[in-house]
Amino acid sequence: MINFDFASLRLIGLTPAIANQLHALAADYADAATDTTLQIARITEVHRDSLVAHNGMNTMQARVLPRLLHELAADEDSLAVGDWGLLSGNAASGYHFIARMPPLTHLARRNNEGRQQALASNIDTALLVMGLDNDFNLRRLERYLALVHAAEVAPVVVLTKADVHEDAPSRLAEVEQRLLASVPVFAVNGQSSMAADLLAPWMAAGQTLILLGSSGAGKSTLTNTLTSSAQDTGAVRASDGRGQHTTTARSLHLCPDGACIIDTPGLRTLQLNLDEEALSASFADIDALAAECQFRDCSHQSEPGCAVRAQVDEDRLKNYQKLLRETRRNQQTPLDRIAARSKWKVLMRSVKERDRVKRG
Ligand SMILES: Nc1nc2c(ncn2[C@@H]2O[C@H](COP(=O)(O)OP(=O)(O)OP(=O)(O)O)[C@@H](O)[C@H]2O)c(=O)[nH]1
Ligand SMILES: [Mg+2]
Ligand SMILES: [Zn+2]
Repeated sequence: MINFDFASLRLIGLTPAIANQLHALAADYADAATDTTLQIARITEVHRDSLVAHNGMNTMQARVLPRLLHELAADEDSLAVGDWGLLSGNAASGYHFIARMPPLTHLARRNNEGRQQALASNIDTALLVMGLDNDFNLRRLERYLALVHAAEVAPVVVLTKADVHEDAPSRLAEVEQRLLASVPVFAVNGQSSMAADLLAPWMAAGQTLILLGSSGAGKSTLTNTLTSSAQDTGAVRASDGRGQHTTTARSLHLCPDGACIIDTPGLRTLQLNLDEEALSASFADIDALAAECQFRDCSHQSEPGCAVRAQVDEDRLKNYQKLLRETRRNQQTPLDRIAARSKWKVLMRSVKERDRVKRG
């Protein structure tokens, strides 16, 4: 039997739902547990050849069992910070991460080659951190929201640097106006304990949060405020207001009231990894209004009686259409893409042919 130390595991985000899953996983390995020491652990850092896991009392460096690595790779999947699983071994022999609990939630993006890249697992809330300085960009925020919505993770928008912006309240109103009413939005000074007070409802024991946003947005600053610890933070370049990628890896931290928080490096690009249906969930306002358009197949571009154009922010609608195009393109398999390209070539050839004939 694998020992469940609930009091300790609670500190690293154990919930009743996760405990159930872990019991099922542990049962599969009950035989293995008789001749080796197995324990429950949560991944707090992932490195190229190893990872760091926490069992609620201490952290351990571990290697991943090659068989598990192969299984994950075959599914285009990989371990991420926040994953739960089983660790075998001891301090003398070294530790191995041998089994992963299927994550309850999982955030991933597409990397530049179009491959899926894991960001984090078992997340309850994503704090979407955006500075009120030059970082402010509503289209990027909507992109993050789509990613988070698709993974069924609850979003909270945190606008930082409210202390140095001349009109934070009107910016806050602008953001609230633009997004779904169900998305909470706050404007804070990330260095002040008031930020922690505002976010307290999402920070109860057993909750896991991730901070997402561009470099210099103030993620590590906010992490420090929420965890009362000291991550490195970096100045923003005065020339263009950009951060300097101070944080270089995702890592999980424990908060005084029992929540876990994952600080992340600012992402340079965020290619979405989702289908149309998932995307439309985070633009539910547009979908709902589309039912009121005069034409059933309204494209919300120039048709008369368009309820969407009448009521939705123009830039929000444009962004949705752009993200839809991107999603459709990404969903094409390589074969689809080749087919689309050769169709295009045939079309171009016939156009050229027609030109040639016309010119005689
Ligand atoms: N005045 C003020 N400064 C802030 C606030 N939040 C962050 N900063 C400053 O902005 C700079 C960047 O903050 P970081 O917390 O390092 O940003 P980050 O998002 O972790 O950046 P990366 O690690 O590069 O992704 C630091 O100089 C912070 O002190 C805020 O709410 N108010
Ligand atoms: Mg940082
Ligand atoms: Zn319409």
